Amino acid sequence: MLRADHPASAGFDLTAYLARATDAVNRALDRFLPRATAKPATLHKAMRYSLFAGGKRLRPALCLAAAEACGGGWPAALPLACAVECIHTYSLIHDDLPAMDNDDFRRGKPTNHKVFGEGVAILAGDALLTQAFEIAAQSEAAPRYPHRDLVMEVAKAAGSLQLVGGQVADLEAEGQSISAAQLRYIHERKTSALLCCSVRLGGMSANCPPRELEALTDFGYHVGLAFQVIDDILDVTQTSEQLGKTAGKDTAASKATYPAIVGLEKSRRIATQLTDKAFAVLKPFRGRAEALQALADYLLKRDR
Ligand code: GRG
Repeated sequence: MLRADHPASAGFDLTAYLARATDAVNRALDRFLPRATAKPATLHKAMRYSLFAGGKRLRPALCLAAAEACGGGWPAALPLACAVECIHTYSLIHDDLPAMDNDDFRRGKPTNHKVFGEGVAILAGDALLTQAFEIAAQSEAAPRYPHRDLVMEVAKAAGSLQLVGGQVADLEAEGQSISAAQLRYIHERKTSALLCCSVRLGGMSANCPPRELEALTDFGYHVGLAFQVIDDILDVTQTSEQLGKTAGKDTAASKATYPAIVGLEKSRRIATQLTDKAFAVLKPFRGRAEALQALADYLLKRDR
């Protein structure tokens, strides 16, 4: 069982929380997505294959936990949590393609293009990206945040200045020697932007005041960076079986990573410092941020 051991969330049963969040998100995604039998069935099967392949659902859980921290509930946050998971899954499908990371194994299963072929995998990713906007448009707008703001939030995090831009910078950095500042630029866009968007959307669904949205932005940014540093560490310390995806890929592809640039020990220290910064901004939320706090603690200590 995952029990948070950070003082502010000590004893919080994160295993139960994640199980409840995963169940709620899976049921909502199942409702939002076209049936696997809807024409063209291959496409809908491919979308569902990756979406229900056993991802950790961390971004949706962060979205739901952020809504709670701002005094909101899960029902208003759920569509936005689902939208973020669709974007995340699309990005993984495309990242695994031969033209990018060329990976055979993701979420413990053969990658989408290995099962459905490259053409369908590209289109399943495209359709999941579009699905995210369709779902976001079906969410309940809060008084302070009309649909325009919610859709903009998703579009900005997924677009050329954030997720896609980060992926391009990552591709271009392969085999190059880059500085820690350049690496941070990639991590901010490739990873942190979507985590940050997840918590911001949770807060917006709860109609949070601007100062709470600012705190969530700060939290998401730091947790997002810590998440990627840990991801880089796990790539060199864990096996493919433990990760459910191919381990050691970063080294094999001569990717710039924190362990490659500053070493493992310093990378661990950096991840801890980033998480501490994330914890600090949660103080004004007090007890309502217990789940967010426990999630940040878990993201730092995770082993897969
Ligand atoms: C193709 C536009 C485009 C972007 C790809 C997702 C991505 C950007 C690259 C994949 C490689 C990578 C290191 C991404 C950073 C984000 C990350 C660590 C994703 C894995 O997230 P988890 O661990 O995965 O939450 P699950 O499968 O549990 O959802």
